[in-house]
Amino acid sequence: MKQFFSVADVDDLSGIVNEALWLKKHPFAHEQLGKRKTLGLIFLNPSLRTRLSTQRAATNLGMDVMVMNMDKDGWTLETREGVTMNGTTVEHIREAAAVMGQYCEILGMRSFPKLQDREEDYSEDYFKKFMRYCQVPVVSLESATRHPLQSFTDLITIREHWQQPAKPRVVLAWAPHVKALPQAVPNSFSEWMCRAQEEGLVEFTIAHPEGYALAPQFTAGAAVTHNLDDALTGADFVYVKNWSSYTDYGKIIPVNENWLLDRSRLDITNGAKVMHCLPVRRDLELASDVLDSPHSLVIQEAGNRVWAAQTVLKRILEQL
Ligand code: AN0
Ligand code: CP
Repeated sequence: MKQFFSVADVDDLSGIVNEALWLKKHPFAHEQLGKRKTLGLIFLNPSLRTRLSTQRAATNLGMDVMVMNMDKDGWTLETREGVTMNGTTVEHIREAAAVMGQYCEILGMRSFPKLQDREEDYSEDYFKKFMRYCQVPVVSLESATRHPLQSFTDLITIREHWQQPAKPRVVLAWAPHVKALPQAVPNSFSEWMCRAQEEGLVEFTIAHPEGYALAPQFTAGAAVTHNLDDALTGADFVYVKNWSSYTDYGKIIPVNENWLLDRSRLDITNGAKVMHCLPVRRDLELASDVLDSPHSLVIQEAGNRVWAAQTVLKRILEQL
């Protein structure tokens, strides 16, 4: 593996999930692989799980880790080409990325969308420039349009909790929020589930209110409904997540129906397990009677972030 930006960087979906589940049983089997190799984690936005699980994964492989909170501790970066830097930016991404590549064998980068200009966010200009100029393999820690370590984790978690021969019915369910959030997590989850569906591993449905359709390049093959209860009927896994509008870009469009998943609503599912990438706002996005019930997988899911990150880092280290 040379980079981890989207599901397209994975050749063998079932193979990589099995590898992660094997590493979960044998976490130190490759503790020499990353010896004297350094991972740099660059954050332009906050993080709990991604920061800690990726550090833990790297140390299981014997790597050293450096963390840079670029938003707080770094110089303000210029990303435009050919401009005279006589404004507020101090350093160009060309130099900053190239320098970080001198210190690290692998870099991880988190850079959320600004949710103002759809074309700019969806071009992934910032992330692509960083990958180009740093000259070392880059792992996405969530970019403007995707969160692949999260989605890989989610597929691992579904596999781990589904032993039956029949395919699980997986639902991505939009949830309410008071803040405009990126589409990165649902785009990425949908992209991974559509691939898993193509490979006969799951049946995948997306439920969202009118006005919240995701970009079509992430949802090809998914069934889409505007009725949450229709989607929940017979579901085995419900993946709850808020996102802001893609069509009316970055906006919160008012929704009249009740989209909050609570415990009683799960009665129409097939005893569904409930997932969320976290952080979650209790009783706004997801009812606490679900989070506190045996239906919830959110803690196990967050725990699996280690094995997703460790599998990706292992594959990259093997090809350095
Ligand atoms: C972020 C998002 O929705 O993309 C990160 C989730 C992992 N969530 C928030 O900003 C609350
Ligand atoms: N799920 C996730 O990526 O969490 P953090 O934003 O805390 O890293």
